[in-house]
Amino acid sequence: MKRNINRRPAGGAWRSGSFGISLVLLQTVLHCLVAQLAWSTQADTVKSDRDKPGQNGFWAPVKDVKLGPFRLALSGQLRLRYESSGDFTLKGYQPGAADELLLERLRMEVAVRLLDKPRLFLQFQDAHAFLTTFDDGDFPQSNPIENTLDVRQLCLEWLRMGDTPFGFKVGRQQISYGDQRVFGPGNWGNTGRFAWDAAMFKIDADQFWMDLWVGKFLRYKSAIWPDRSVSDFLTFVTYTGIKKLPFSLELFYVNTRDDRAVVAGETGNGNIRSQSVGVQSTWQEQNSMDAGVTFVAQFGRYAADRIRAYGANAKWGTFISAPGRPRLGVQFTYGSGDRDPADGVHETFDGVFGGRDIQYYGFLNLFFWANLRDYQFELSVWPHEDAVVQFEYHHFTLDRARDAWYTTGLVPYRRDRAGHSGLSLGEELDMRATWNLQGHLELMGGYGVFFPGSFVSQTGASTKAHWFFAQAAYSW
Ligand SMILES: [Ca+2]
Ligand SMILES: [Ca+2]
Repeated sequence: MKRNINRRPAGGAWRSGSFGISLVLLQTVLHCLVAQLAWSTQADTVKSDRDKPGQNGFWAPVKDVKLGPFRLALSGQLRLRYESSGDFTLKGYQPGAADELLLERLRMEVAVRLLDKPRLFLQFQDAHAFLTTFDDGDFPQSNPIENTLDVRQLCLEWLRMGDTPFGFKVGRQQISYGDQRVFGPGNWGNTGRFAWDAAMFKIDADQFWMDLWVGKFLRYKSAIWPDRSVSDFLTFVTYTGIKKLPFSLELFYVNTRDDRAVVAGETGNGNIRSQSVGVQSTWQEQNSMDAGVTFVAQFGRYAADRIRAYGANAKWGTFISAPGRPRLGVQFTYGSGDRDPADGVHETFDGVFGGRDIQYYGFLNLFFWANLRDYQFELSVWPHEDAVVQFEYHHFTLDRARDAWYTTGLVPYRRDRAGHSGLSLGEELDMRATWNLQGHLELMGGYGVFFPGSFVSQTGASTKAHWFFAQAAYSW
């Protein structure tokens, strides 16, 4: 668990200078826009913490607005990011290719609660991409970087109805669990990878909580409004957390039915009937150590083939006695690969619906949790209470030499079916710095470089790939 850097600064040290003045001007403009919406309803607001210093007090007027029996809260984020990539692009590793991206994303949210019980949540998202060589036609299914103003979430939630443990959450919604390795929204991507049209039944009992849901994930296209969920594809999930333990313990079952008949198996084409069963557990001691394990087993049918695949992650970190209390961490991630491309057994792990952004498998997003072994070392240092610099080293290998190197979209990118090119994918070094100003403006910048290994050099063009980014995100 990374240390929380979103704490409010202790004093006014970060407000000085022209940058601080610009920040105050920006927040004043945004605040006026949002506040105008709220006050136009003749609202009676909760004023208890309006006079507190800092951002929370500043935004308080729109965080709890009373309208008769309703209470309304507004939130959102404006995010800008510049990226420059060399020898790879959004589509993956590509020696000789380069791209630039200027990404803008605005999310605006409103939550309306009736008598502290049912809650309606609406989120608009407006995402644009500039400078890039890619356009909408390069992403016929779903565009990861651009989707003009659309409804990303619209759901009704009612938890613990009538003081029973039972509740529900129905509609378009973002779903994530645990450390987001198995179910993650992928919010680093400009349109966000996973939002769902889902019907969820929720239990919140003394000893455990449980979500049972059925859903379809969204496709993002600017030409379509509102966005549609994927057709001929259905996922059924039960996800359970056990309470009152000294560590977190979560158990899950995922049943996926893909009837699009687009799957090419080892012994013919067909559909997917996949089942994943897994467990995730994490524990930590305050400012001392943290650890976690995840294990997933997959079985079912992949076209005419039998699925037999596994995924696992183990991670451990400790804070060391040095100035700034740096954290050292190690991780190992395993996604099984297929040992024989013609035996009718599908052994390639598919990553479930997990995160595949910069938190996982390197910042450059050249790898995914499929036919992969990722040996990871990480170091985090805090030069200031609100700033963190993170370094990562990854050594990547294939799990099985005759299976492919997969992209984050689970597309086979390079493959030596004979298995003569070895296992070594290469090494990646990543660095990023994050600075949180006044609790709501987050500045981030980073660099990553990939050094290809022998599998890469023996299966095609092979050069170093590198990436730089700078991002500013203002949340309210
Ligand atoms: Ca759309
Ligand atoms: Ca096989």
